[in-house]
Amino acid sequence: MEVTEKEKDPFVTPYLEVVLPAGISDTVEIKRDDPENSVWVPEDVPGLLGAAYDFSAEEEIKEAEIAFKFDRKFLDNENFNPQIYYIDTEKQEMYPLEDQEVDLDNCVVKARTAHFSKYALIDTYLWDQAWKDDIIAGEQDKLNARIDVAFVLDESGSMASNDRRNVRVQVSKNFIDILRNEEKVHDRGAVIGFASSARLLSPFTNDHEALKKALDNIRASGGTSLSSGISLALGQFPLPSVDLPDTDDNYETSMKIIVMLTDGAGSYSDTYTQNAIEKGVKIYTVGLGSSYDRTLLQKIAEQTGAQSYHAENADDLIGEFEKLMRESVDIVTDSDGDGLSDYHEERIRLFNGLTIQLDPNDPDCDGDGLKDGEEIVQATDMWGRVFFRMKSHPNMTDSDGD
Ligand SMILES: [Ca+2]
Ligand SMILES: [Ca+2]
Ligand SMILES: [Ca+2]
Repeated sequence: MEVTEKEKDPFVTPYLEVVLPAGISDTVEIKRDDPENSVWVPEDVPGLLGAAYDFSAEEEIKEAEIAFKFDRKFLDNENFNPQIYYIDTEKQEMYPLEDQEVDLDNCVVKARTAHFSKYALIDTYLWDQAWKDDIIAGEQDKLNARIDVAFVLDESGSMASNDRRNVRVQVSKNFIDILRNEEKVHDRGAVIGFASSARLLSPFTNDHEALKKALDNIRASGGTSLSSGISLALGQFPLPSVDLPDTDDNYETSMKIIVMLTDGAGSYSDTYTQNAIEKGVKIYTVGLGSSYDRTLLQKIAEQTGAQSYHAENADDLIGEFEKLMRESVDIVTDSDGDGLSDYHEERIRLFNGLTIQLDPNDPDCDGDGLKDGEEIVQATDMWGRVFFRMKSHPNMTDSDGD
């Protein structure tokens, strides 16, 4: 059966192939969800071809085969890959049905389903583009925590040619510039240089100018022992339960990170990764050039819950450090105190693939009395990807039109 005249869409035509048990077919309704007015499946949903449709019947079905016929013009789209997506607006989930039959010659996609719902035909190629950037999960209890960051910079001889102008020192100073010395938060830094062995150039301090001076002592000579650098850095982070000085109330809740930068493959033992995990220290790794062990650096970062970055040359360090700062500091900074980090306010990807941007300096973007973080909740889909569920729209005072 097909849709009635008034439910027709210019680009897709949904219809029902089979309904079991027979007899229910007569009660089936297929209603168009006008993309111009739809709350959940508006026209800018990535890859949406035509409108979404609500399938319903008076009785529950056991099995049906639904189909979408689509306009031939879509075949011109590059990498065109049409699939029928199931849309659950209550749970805020949207994913392709299994085992679809795609007939490009006749412009038809068919799939079986065990229950009726809302469905849309989506160009999976475009849909996947909208999901390709990983959004890093935020930790609610770390919001506005103090940051304790140890810079572990490579001082091996090869740095003399790989980083002639000491860009690694400059980008570390840029990082220190965003550390806070405010009434409530005093972020701290430490500086460690390492080659064949490691040197503590500054222990943890919130004297940010002193940290920058310590960075000026970074040099370039000798081999590369990643172990020595990481080990000395980890030693600066006490185990909270064992040897925490009672003067430091904020240590347990602080965001503990190591930023390790190297251009070479050196000795490393996994026990340091384990040690970092035990202490709750995330090790962000930055590899420079082509001689370092990329797999190892990615593994250290991943296992400690951090990220890894690659700089082709010293100039690239500037951009990679920008990213690193956003993906570490901005995730724990909630400038407007609305429960969403600065990082996430700019990348609120919804279940329907749309991304909305909020103002990290406005706690209630639509002025409806609900904070942004009360309207938006972080979630993870079945593939482990981070997205956000909306309780209500943070950019519209009346999102359900009542
Ligand atoms: Ca915020
Ligand atoms: Ca906000
Ligand atoms: Ca609001």
